[in-house]
Amino acid sequence: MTGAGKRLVVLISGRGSNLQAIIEANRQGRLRADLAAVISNNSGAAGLRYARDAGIPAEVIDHRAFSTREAFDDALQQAIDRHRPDLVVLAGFMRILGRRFIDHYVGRMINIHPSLLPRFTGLNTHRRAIEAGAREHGATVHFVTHDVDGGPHIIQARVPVLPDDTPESLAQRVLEQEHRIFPLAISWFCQNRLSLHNGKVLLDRAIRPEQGLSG
Ligand code: NHR
Ligand code: GAR
Repeated sequence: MTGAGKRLVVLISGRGSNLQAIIEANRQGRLRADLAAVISNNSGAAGLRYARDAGIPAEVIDHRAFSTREAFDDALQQAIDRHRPDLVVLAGFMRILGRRFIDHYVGRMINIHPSLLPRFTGLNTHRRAIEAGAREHGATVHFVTHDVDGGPHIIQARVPVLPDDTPESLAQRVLEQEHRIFPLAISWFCQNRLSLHNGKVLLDRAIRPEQGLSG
């Protein structure tokens, strides 16, 4: 889709089901966005196919081709900025990004993380939630800051952890919620309802209450 909508660049590393949910939401007119490009650090990412099938330019910047994290970050930044995005969306993107890169996109980059942050930052969140005996788990959409998985929250979704859950069954329950809340958060941004102001999330001019602090 083209026109007056916000320009989005989506970064992925793998399967791309969140990317698919975003493409579908846009198709249904819920974003009115211009999906300008999808970029993966991994040429084998299944999500690249969804992008191309939807007519979205898809590119690979392979981190393995760079000798330092900074060199990768710089190449990624150049590739992104050629598309002049209003918003950069991390949808299952698996590389930690450095200070210069983060500063360049402050207030313009969001991530979905598969846990009820601030619990379970980092990787393998579903297994760790089960092992910790958590009774609830979920996903968090947040603005990206230097502090990995520590940026201000936009929205969370909660699911129960069931007695027989495996990491896979729990991940599936969380993923269904991801596909709901990520397009929703993106739609708020596209409607000019969502922004980052002095480190706080503003939705409809109100400061978003910090969610999840009591874990
Ligand atoms: N970068 C910054 N600066 N801040 C954040 O909040 C970020 C970020 C980069 C990615 C996504 C995040 C997640 O939702 C994200 C948030 C990857 C790792 C990781 O340890 C951690 C958190 C996230 C993504 N990556 C390993 C690394 O060395 C590589 C793992 C792999 O390649 O499989 O970069 O969970
Ligand atoms: C999603 O569960 C997402 O929250 C998580 O990876 C999965 C990607 O699935 N993200 C991270 O763990 C970021 N480190 P998808 O490729 O099908 O959207």
